[in-house]
Amino acid sequence: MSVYNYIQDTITKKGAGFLVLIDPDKTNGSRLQKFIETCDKSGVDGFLIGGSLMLGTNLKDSIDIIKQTSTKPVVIFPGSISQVLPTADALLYISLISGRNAEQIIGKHVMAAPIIKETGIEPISTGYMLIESGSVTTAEYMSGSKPIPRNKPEIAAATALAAEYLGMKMIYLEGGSGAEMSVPKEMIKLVSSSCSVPIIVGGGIREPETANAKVKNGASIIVIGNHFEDEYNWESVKDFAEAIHVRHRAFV
Ligand code: 1GP
Repeated sequence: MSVYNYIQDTITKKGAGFLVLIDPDKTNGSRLQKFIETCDKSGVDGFLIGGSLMLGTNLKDSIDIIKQTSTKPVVIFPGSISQVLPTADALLYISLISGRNAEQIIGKHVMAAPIIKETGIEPISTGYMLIESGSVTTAEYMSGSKPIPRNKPEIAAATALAAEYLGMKMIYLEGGSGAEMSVPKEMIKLVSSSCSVPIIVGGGIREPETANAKVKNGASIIVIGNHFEDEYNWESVKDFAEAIHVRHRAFV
């Protein structure tokens, strides 16, 4: 089964999917292995790995550790072409459609396409939208593109619909890693009611209740990264899984 089909299947069966984002600069080696073991037994559906600013060289080793520890898919969330590695199961082929920086919309993709073909890794075409979330995020700064104002859900919905009409297979509403404010529920609601492709929501989600509210308002996949960089929060992975998998168990 392709990773995209697995994601769709997970959404159908569990109500929504739960992906954990690994930043190999922050979590690697034996600590990463311990975290993946925790995720694996706590209901996480898969892993994203990568980021818009990676300073270290841990990506390949970190993918290997995840693959050796869990059978769940590992999906590259690339911040640059150098992060396209064949050992992962798939790659989010993200086009930064909220901005007007051509390099981030199509330029890098032209460079990456032959490498993706050569490696055989599964590309999942994703319309990536930065949403204003308080202060400037790394994703916003590094991509040189403005986010969509958080009080303009109609812009987000029109942008997402354009992406769907262009053939993109998922929409990612991104507050940015460690965002002060997560993507507002009004925006998730309007975007999800306007589109038929899965809606990923991430950035600044720190409570299971928040994740649950995003799903109830139309999010199909929740991504959590920053919150789990603190080992103290690992025991709440299962609470997030229960809050996100609304079809398995109602959240109370
Ligand atoms: C960032 O959406 C992801 O690209 C996850 O955000 O790290 O804030 O959980 P956090």
